[in-house]
Amino acid sequence: CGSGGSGGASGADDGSITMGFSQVGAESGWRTANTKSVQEAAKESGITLKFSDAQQKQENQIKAIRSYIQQKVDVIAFSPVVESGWDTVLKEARDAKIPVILTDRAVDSKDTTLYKTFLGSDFVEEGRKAGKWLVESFNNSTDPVNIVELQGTTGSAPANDRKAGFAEVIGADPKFKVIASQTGDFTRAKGKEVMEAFLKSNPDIDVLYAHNDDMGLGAIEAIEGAGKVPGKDIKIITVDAVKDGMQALADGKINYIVECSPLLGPQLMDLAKKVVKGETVPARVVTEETTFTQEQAKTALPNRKY
Ligand code: GYE
Repeated sequence: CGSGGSGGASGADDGSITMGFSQVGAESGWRTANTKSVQEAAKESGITLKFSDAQQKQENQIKAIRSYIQQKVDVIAFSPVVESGWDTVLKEARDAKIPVILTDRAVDSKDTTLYKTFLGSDFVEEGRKAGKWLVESFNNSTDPVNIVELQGTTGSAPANDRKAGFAEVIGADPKFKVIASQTGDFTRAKGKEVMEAFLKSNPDIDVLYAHNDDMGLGAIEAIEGAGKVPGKDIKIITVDAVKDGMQALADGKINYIVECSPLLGPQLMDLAKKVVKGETVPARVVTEETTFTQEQAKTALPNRKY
């Protein structure tokens, strides 16, 4: 650091940048890959990273952000665990003239001057992709299709949006019925537990839609435990496309995965350099993503990085 440098919002005298990053937690394979991507990209771009894990608790994220403000970091980035309740702390950052970048998940603040940009996926579109596959797969039958849904963390952008996009598409045909929908908090353990309860109270489940691979993988254990065959007796759609999910897809236990890329690190560091310099950046940067069938998973698996 330069002698007597002021640090703060404009960066240290020597041009070095310190980023405070508040991560959601370590709840899923996606999250682990995302953390690795952010840490590696910071290193590669010469940005000093202060990293904290909020263990899926908003209060921990607010504490971390306040401590980054006190430490006068040059830029704050965070992946908000839930959408609501950020205005106060974001105003504190703005008052301290520290730019904020949202990564991965959105906030519902009306005041969009509270952050510089939002880098991440279009979760509504992911939900629609899941719904479209389902509609196409069942297009030659008029029989009712009983669906159970494992939602992500309650109040989080991906849970809200993946539910909405899916409901929008399947809502066009009344044969699709969501007979149970509950949160599995994006974790394998909770996915298993909730699926066990679903299986007990619903003898006739045709489809599971899980908002991420990990909950789907937990649910597979529950389905097998109940003596049913995942991917056959119960069709399974998930979101993320992390390695374990892709393996289960290639093995025929999952039927379709909508990709959500966790590799946000390099783009985040580019955006951080720009906002610290005071350059304007797009208000929204959407990640590019695809979808995978079982056959496509077999081809893609050997080169999958996470
Ligand atoms: O899909 C899930 C993770 O916010 C996109 O969070 C992310 C989601 C991801 O726990 O696996």
